Amino acid sequence: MEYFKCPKIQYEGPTSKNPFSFKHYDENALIEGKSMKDHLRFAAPYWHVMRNSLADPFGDGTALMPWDDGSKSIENALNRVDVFFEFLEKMGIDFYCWHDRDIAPELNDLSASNKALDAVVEKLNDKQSETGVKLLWGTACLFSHPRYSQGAATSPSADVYAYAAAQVKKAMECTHALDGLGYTFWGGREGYATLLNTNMKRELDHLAHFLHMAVDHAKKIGFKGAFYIEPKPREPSTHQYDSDSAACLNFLREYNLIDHFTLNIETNHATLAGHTMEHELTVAINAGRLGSIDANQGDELIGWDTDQFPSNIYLTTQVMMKVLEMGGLKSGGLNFDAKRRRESHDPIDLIYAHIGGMDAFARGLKIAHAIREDGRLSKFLKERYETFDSGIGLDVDVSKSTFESLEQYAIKSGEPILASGRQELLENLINEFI
Ligand code: XLS
Ligand code: NI
Ligand code: NI
Repeated sequence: MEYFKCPKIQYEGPTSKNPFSFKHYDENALIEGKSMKDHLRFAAPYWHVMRNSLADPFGDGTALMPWDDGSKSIENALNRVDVFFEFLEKMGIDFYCWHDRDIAPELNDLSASNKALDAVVEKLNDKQSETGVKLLWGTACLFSHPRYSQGAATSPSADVYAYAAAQVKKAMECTHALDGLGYTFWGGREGYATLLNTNMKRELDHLAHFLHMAVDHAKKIGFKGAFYIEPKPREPSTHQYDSDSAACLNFLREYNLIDHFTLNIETNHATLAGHTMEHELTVAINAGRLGSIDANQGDELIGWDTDQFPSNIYLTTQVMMKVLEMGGLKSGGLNFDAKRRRESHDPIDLIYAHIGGMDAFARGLKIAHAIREDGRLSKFLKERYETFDSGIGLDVDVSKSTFESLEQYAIKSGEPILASGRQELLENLINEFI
């Protein structure tokens, strides 16, 4: 059965008017010695592609899913796998991500849920070998079920904490069974609504121990994939502990976890945190801790996680400048953690949405490369700090200066002459390329 009524999407170039073609994503085209495909490492999320009904707080789902019988049966879960792989194949997307509860139903008890997972993982394994598709990362859904309403690894209940640990243990084992390249922790309910009922220190200690147990378990089972933390400041919790890159890095350092985790940065979470994506990526890269990217975008008129498909070329350019600057993503990729608008209910809208996201990133990559090759921007940035390349500035850079030596220098040199920051000129420069 064919559910996506379109051919395999191919590159036809910028002048094509065919809506079922890439205008910019030419997977084998080489940029800085590497194919576009290898730069971009696109991934599709099982939860949005297969499971998102497009419900919102005011109404039920609208998405048409003719393949889904709406039941919690394993058969239904197995059917979805075929549909998902039809989608990946048509899109030419080589990686995917899942939550345990996206791929298999949560049944009456943990053992039954685990058995259901095993059945689906077996099928996913077959599909992966058949197609060469790889699992970018797996994760456990520790936020939907009512038991997690007060947190999972930060729940005030030890019983819930144990349940969450059991769920993560199994999800890690499934990820490992599928040769997953990574495993993500997004703390949806790991936070609080009021400090009146919350012992923050105790909850954070529990969370840290939870992550240490995950690191230990990975060793035990031989899982060598990357561990990612995905920051988000709020929603569903009022205050989430992993609020942004800086907060996550601080937590990881405080609890001696920093060597075991990198960050998975999502654009819409950055904007919810009051930052730009560029800021969040830069903070992570400065610490050598950018692992992967959830490639979506938000709506600046709406204050929640709208998880839209990335269409903003400035944004994709900034992201790809950062990725090129760090020498490329290693185990991570660009995961479209994005959903269609509620109005876009047809299965084929999934295809249009991903074509748009892939082309926006391909353009971002080409533009970022052109800006780097041009060299004016990096030259300006280098020259702006030139006074630190010699003399008193160099003393600062190599930590040789003291307050006394700087005081002597300042008295002798008189009032500093400052060069312009030239923001507008630099914005004009970027626009030359967009
Ligand atoms: C939700 C998060 C979630 C994670 C995976 O806002 O983005 O989808 O990526 O749990
Ligand atoms: Ni995400
Ligand atoms: Ni999100």
